[in-house]
Amino acid sequence: MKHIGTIVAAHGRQYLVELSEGQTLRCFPRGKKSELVCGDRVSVELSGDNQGVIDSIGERKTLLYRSNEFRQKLIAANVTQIVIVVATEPSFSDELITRCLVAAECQDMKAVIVLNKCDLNERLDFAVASLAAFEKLGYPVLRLSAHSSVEVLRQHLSGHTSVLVGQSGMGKSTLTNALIPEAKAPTREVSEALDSGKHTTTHATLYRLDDHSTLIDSPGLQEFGLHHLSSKAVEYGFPELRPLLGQCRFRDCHHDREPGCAVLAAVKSGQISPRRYAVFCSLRSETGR
Ligand SMILES: Nc1nc2c(ncn2[C@@H]2O[C@H](COP(=O)(O)OP(=O)(O)OP(=O)(O)O)[C@@H](O)[C@H]2O)c(=O)[nH]1
Ligand SMILES: [Mg+2]
Ligand SMILES: [Zn+2]
Repeated sequence: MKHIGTIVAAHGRQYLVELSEGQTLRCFPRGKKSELVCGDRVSVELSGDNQGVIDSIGERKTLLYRSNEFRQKLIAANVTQIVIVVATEPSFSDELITRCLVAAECQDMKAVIVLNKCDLNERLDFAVASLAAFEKLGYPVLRLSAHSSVEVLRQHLSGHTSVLVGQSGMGKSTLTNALIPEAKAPTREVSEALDSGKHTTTHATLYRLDDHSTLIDSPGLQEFGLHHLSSKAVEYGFPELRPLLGQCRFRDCHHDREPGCAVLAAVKSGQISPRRYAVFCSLRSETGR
């Protein structure tokens, strides 16, 4: 008999699958080559006590992943919202935020930015200022402290399958535990984590927030390569560029150094953030398509 379920964790070739009936099974995929990821819907055949074999995988509505020239790394499937977690400390990269946002835009996912650890207020003003460019574009920027209250974030999660992404030590797993106390996701002091050179969270895990909301905690990332995006997709990934496309003098403008470029003019006039534009250029050179 076949059962339908969702992958809630992946450890190498072994997957934890939560069946729609509620039971959780330890499963292996049938056949050799198959890369599955948290959030994938699968069809499973029971093979023993709490064990199963994954027969097939359902169509993915979205697939969040990063890539470089050589390989790709899947993050989560079927998510409808990406929650980018940064903190007042340690310092964060605004380029990484833009890259996550481009990945979200290209999959038509919603995106929210969380500024965590607002209780550590020495660098709060600096962090808030670094996020102003994103707020201006209309992305919600939620300021909170996972140690005191996460209710403002909970409101944004309602009805969504959300994935927490961001650099190591920003507090993704601490947020997860604050939202879902039974999650008991491991967390670690940033200094200890830095000394070990490893991320505390080693694989993504999916948790149920309520009947219609789901949260995925994922391992910290340093880079977000988007080698798989075409140059058209990169343009689409920057909402502030969309109204300008088609206004450049040359139809095949690369918005690089061409005369009469509407994008360059917007950067010059301050309408487009120069830091966002710099990421746009580096993404364009990465794709080569
Ligand atoms: N002061 C303060 N510390 C926090 C807050 N949220 C998290 N931390 C601390 O930040 C450290 C790192 O938190 P984690 O939740 O392990 O970070 P992570 O983003 O899951 O890290 P990775 O799993 O490595 O990606 C821990 O020591 C937490 O206690 C907060 O709101 N305020
Ligand atoms: Mg973690
Ligand atoms: Zn142009």
